Amino acid sequence: MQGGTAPAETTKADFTLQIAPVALELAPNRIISTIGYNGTCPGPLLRMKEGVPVTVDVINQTETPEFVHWHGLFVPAEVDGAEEEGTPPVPPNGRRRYQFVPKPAGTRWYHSHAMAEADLHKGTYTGQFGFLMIDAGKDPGRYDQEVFLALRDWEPFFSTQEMDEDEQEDQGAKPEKPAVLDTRPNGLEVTSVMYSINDKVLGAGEPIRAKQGDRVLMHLLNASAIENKRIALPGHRFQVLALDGNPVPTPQLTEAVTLGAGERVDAIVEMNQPGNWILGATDDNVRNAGLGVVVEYANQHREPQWMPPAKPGWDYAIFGRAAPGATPEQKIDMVFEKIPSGAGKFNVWLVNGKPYPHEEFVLKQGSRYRLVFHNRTDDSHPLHLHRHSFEIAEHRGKPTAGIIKDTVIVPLFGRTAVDFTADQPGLTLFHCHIQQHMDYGFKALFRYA
Ligand SMILES: [Cu+2]
Repeated sequence: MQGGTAPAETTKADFTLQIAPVALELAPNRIISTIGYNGTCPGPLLRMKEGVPVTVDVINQTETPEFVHWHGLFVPAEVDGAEEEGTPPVPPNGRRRYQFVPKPAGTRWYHSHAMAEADLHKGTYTGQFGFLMIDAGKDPGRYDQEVFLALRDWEPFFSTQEMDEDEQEDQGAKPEKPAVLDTRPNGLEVTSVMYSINDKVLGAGEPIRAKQGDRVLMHLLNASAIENKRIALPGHRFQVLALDGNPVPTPQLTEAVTLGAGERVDAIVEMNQPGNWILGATDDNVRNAGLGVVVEYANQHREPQWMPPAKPGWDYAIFGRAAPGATPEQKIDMVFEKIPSGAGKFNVWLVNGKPYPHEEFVLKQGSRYRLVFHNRTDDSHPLHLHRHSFEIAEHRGKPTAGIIKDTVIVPLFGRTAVDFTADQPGLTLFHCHIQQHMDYGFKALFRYA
């Protein structure tokens, strides 16, 4: 079935999303104004069945056109929720019906895809995001409790801050580092000093309550518009089962989890360390400013404890398999650069020498492609391909296979290669999931010949 967007009809939709201002109580006496779905941030958890058509009515009670993007779904361009692909907007004070067939199964999410540019109260800076679970009807494994944890920052502002702590610590190889660095002064970056998991700052919400021996299935999402995040739970490890909702070939236990903006991780945590703990950002400033939630065992009353993880590294390749994947027929090199714009102005981001819009990348239906991402910038970028998933072929200099994702962090001055099959005809947007980078040039369109 083809999807489509149309003005709402008289039949009842399966889901209704109402876009409207929300007063979000992050903590007592810390109430912020944002825009959300159905009066909450995150919006409602949407559960859909793989392959069963759905209708979603979106009612826009704001003064600006909106787009709802179904992140990680294989849906036609007309309903994908990207203006660049030709999806019609949900008009200001108007409504639109989205109809599509949800697939593939797994942890997906939905969020605004409006441009924000200099307006930090638009697009993914707002509370317009939520989990979307597509159920395959298969048993997802044995667990006692399922929790949905969206990592967020709030009240963003412009600064000239160069890069975050994690990036300064990046010890990886830098094959794309230019011999001569661009030393022009940096332009404005977006930053935040207020964080939450779901709608509460650390300590302000209900804890995750567990008993010794419980297996807690955590669905983690980085819903930030601004930066990649890393979290840990002292005394516990994450058994990572899926990346971006897709089961990994080699589940692994990790002490910390890194999530680029837009990425998801599904992990089981075995509760075998009685006490009260902070599940939170490994960056002290970010955690102390709210990015965390208390994990409380039954009958434990001491103050929640934090300890930094011993080995904070994150490497996708450990979840892959060694055997090479199918060899792609075509290779597309994508080179990313930043033009520093100086104080008070916005940096410009280039894909193959030009900011968006540029010539489209043309795909032949049925062909398998290798995209080689050359990151010649001093930031790590979470890169997202719409309407398709890809398989990581090489990351941090290591070949791998079997890791299927829709968003991948390309390390600063690093290189990552992904393979995908061109099997979803229609315009396809590619972009960095950091809103400001996307808005100022870091995107591209693929079209089918
Ligand atoms: Cu970026």
